[in-house]
Amino acid sequence: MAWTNEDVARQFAEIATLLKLSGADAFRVRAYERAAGAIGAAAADLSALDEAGMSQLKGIGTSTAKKISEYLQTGSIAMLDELRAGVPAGLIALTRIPGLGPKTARLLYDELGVDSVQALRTAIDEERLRGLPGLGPKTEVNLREALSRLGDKDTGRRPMADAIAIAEELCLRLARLPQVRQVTFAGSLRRLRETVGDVDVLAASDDPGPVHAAFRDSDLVTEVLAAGDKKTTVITRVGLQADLRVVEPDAWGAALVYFTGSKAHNVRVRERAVRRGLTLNEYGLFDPESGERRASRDEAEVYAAMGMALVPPPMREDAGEVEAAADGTLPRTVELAHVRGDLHGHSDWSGDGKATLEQMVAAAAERGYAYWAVTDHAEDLPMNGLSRERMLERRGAIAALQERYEMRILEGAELNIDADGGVDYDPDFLASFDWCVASVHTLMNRSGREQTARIVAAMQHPQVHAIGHLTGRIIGRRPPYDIDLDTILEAALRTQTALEINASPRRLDLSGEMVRRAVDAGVTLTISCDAHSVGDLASMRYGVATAQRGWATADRVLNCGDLDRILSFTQAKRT
Ligand code: DGT
Ligand code: CA
Ligand code: CA
Ligand code: ZN
Repeated sequence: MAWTNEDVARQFAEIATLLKLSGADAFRVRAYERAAGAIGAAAADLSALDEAGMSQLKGIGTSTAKKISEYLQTGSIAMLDELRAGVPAGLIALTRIPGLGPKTARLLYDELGVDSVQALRTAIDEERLRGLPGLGPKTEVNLREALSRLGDKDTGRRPMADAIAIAEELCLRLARLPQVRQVTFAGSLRRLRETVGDVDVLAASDDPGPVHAAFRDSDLVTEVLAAGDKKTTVITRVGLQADLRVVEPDAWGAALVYFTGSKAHNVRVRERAVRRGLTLNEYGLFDPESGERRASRDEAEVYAAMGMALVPPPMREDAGEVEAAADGTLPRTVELAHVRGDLHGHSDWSGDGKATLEQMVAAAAERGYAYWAVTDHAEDLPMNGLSRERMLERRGAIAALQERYEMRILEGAELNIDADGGVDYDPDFLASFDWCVASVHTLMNRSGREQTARIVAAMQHPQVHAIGHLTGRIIGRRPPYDIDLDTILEAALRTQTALEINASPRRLDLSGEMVRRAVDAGVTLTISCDAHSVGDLASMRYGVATAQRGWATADRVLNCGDLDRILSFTQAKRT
């Protein structure tokens, strides 16, 4: 599905990067960059098209179509393989540093032997960049900044969003093997942590040999680091490490608990087993005296045999969940099935939306939603904002579309919070919208005090129903801006404004930790995809997982309610 397009686009982006690194002329590089962009933007599923069909798509010519079909049929592109063989791995590693272009990467690699993020840090600290031909003091400052933004803690960790597609594809390939009874990814990725160190794949089989072999030999793998009969470790072609463990089917549940972690959760659960005179490991829950296996087949059985409720993976961080699961106070957290609609989404009425309003509405209705809010950007956003006139035009389009859909299309806008907390349009016009999200899109480097003040000011407005992506972070790329969460929570409660859990896997904003504080404070939440394409609507599950990390129950999430609940929420704010 979405995997194919995204994966194919990544191949072309990699070709462009490698061409650049090997000094190809700019025209050629641009052609591949453009192809990658066109593939990423294509609404059609490439794997359902033949070569002729592909070359009908905007921005995709016959030679691109040929390479796409080569990739879909063989799992590789010969040209890309040749390029990969010709460019040193260390050089590729450098291009993952935000803001570091291929020309500079080449220079650093050739002249200083810099071949990793760490090596670059050291080179800068030792002032070895100074005096390199063509590299001014400004570049050094910029690189230093980029590195500090990357942070120390999380070097080597990758955004969850970079790992999920390859993890799913690895599992899918294994699931097709006749020897495999069950397969899933475990570890931090199953817990939906926002960054992951590696991908942990777990499979159940009576015949592990062929499963390990298929994993090693997969075209998704570029390097095998360790090949044992219990565990295989590889580097995947997105540069991320992946472990495969194969267990006997009877031990599936115990192994899944063990390898899902977190380590801290496991330690706490094992303590509990010991207190009950039992031992727990990846093979099962045992009575050490008789050696009898009490539970192991599935996770629910393992937890139940210790007198515990099943803990949803995102909650397994030793944050009180083990005690709560044991004493019967673990809340039943929100699930994907509870979600009745989505309150933040875009169409191509604003320039950054990739699908038409009708395509978005059809896809939202397809998900079984009772309502979907189209919140195109309001007029103050440079480039993409809609003037009052355009919004009125859109109103007509919504009304016409509404006649054909049972799902309620909420006429919405994403407002821009200005420096003082003001928002777009005049109050009368604003009052005509069904639903408004307000977000910070500018002046992100203000102090925490100023940032907090402008958001609190925006919340006072009767037509600001929710604050979108509260901290503005892009995981792995842009840190959250400073805010005082307690002040914001207090204001949200007082002004009856909801806080959004932005479900985009690159944002997850609120974070799980912030959700937990919002839940404790009694604030109303929304979980919304901020979809800019049809495919983005599937991100809802990441928002739900983030809500689970924050222990949110369905009754705290506005869009787990029906349309009436939304309308009375906006009504209450007006009066
Ligand atoms: P990551 O990869 O750093 O994002 O985090 P995890 O949680 O995926 O950690 P990882 O990949 O080292 O191990 C996967 C799971 O296996 C981990 O969540 C719990 C389990 N595990 C691994 N090593 C140990 C250990 O020494 N003790 C315990 N109790 N569990 C372990
Ligand atoms: Ca892991
Ligand atoms: Ca691992
Ligand atoms: Zn948005």
